[in-house]
Amino acid sequence: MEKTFAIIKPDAVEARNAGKILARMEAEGFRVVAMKGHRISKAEAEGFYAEHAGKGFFGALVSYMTSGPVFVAVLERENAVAHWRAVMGATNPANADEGTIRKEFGQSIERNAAHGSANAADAAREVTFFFSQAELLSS
Ligand code: IDP
Ligand code: MG
Repeated sequence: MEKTFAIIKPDAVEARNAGKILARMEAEGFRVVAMKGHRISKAEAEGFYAEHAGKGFFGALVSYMTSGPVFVAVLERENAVAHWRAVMGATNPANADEGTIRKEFGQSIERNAAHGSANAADAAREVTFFFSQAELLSS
């Protein structure tokens, strides 16, 4: 079993699609190990997306990710990291395959409905970025 980290992003919560995305997580065989609503701060967004600091879209990305509440989640299943990336689809919804979350719910390359860790090391870092040890131990 493997864990990954997911975010239902502000655009999806605003558009009332959070429940549909949670249902899709469960339909794909993920156990939702932990999930909570959260309003991401500017410092959190800058730290979480540090790999993109200096890129042209970084400021807009931080503004977007702090623009409204999100749901952060820890998902578990076999091959969790790769499977959740496949279910989400390509970063740009215009390039995402039919049936993916970003194709169905994404509005633009920025406002693309969901986040998923890129690899196992990122997943471990991202889980502990948003969840305390106590929140993870209790699940
Ligand atoms: P990912 O979310 O598919 O892993 P990344 O390249 O890690 O994609 O980018 C992180 C997030 O930054 C994307 O999900 C999207 O919200 C935003 N983003 C990525 N590329 C662009 C861009 O070219 N313009 C605007 N926003 C972007
Ligand atoms: Mg990424």
